[in-house]
Amino acid sequence: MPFEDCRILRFPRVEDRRGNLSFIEANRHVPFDIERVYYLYDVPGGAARGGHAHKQLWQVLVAISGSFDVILDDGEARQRFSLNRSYNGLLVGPMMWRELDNFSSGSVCLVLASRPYEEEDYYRDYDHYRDNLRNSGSPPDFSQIKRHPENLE
Ligand code: T46
Repeated sequence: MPFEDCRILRFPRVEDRRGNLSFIEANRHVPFDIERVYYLYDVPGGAARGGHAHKQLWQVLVAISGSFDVILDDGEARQRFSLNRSYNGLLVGPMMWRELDNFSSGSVCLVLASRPYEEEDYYRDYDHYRDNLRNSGSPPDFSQIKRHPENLE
């Protein structure tokens, strides 16, 4: 899965004196049906999460509160993304090894996922992942979000 398919998405932001509001619609602001939502919170200082790749799963990671870094690794190169805005999300495709670290105190990582939880979708061993890189997942349908280019950074 090439790095070009992983990108920062920008979600709509409604600014208001009462506070700001952002929203995310499936197949409009993210290029998939949202089948699952989960979140990481109460992450202790210095902790790291992730350390795996997915065979089919697409995800968008959002720093709903605070900040953290996501390191993506396509088996050849590594790239670090710092997430610290609740109106941005990092789109991560299949066959991309990911690690999360540098969580700020009180940060919350919200994840929108294209599939339910399936342990068999994981590569949790890096060497096994690299051995299987040729079996990449199906590409996403970007046509919907391309029609709404305001949310591409
Ligand atoms: C990812 C990063 C960002 C479930 O039962 N259901 C779920 O939907 C998830 C995500 C996890 N679990 C169970 C499986 C494990 O027993 O929760 C436990 C911890 O999961 P894991 O070690 O995979 O957590 P992270 O933070 O390392 O990784 C998770 C996601 O698994 C992964 O897809 O990209 O967050």
